[in-house]
Amino acid sequence: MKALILVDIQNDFCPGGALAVADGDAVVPIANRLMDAVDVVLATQDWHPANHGSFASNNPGRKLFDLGDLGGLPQVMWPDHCVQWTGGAQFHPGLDTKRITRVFPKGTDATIDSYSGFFDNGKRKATGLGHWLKAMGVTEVLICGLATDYCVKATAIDAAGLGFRTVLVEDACRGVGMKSTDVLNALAAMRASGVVVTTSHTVQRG
Ligand code: VGL
Ligand code: ZN
Repeated sequence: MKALILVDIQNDFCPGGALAVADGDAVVPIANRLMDAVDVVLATQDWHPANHGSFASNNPGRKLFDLGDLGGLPQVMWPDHCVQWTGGAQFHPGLDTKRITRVFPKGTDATIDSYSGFFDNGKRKATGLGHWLKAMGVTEVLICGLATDYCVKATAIDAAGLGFRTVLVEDACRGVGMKSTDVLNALAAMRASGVVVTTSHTVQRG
């Protein structure tokens, strides 16, 4: 059983959004095509309350994109993004959402951030995605979405750590790239954790 995990393909991470990733919307048509290559499609959705501790606006004295801390963990101070029930938190309108079987929200606890679709950043709580995949008999996951250097990276590394054969579809991902090396370093970290990095052209149709 093969699953596709769509990571955070949301308006706020696309051009015009609050935390726009350059060319973020370019992943949408590729993600739609990848749906044909798998048995089941899942999505993660960054889904923050307005008082989320990762927002610079909720950390007086901190500047945007500074490295601060949140509950004892290092925390980038993000612009307000993916606030629950706002348009920015919705999936990109071009994404073929009717083919998504289940959505796993993350980042809902104001006191901790959650980059991975499997666990929060302190690995304190699971989202249920890992158990769901195992219960469904999934052995291989394809991963794509936004952003390569944050949520895609964390999701792929956790998937590999949970024992899934994990394939990152590189051309179906885009990164924040605060530093020019961030995306390349993220790909290297994923590979070092056992993730296979490939392009959509090499993914076989199901
Ligand atoms: C993400 C920063 C903050 C992501 C989410 O989806 O990669 N990045 N929240
Ligand atoms: Zn977020």
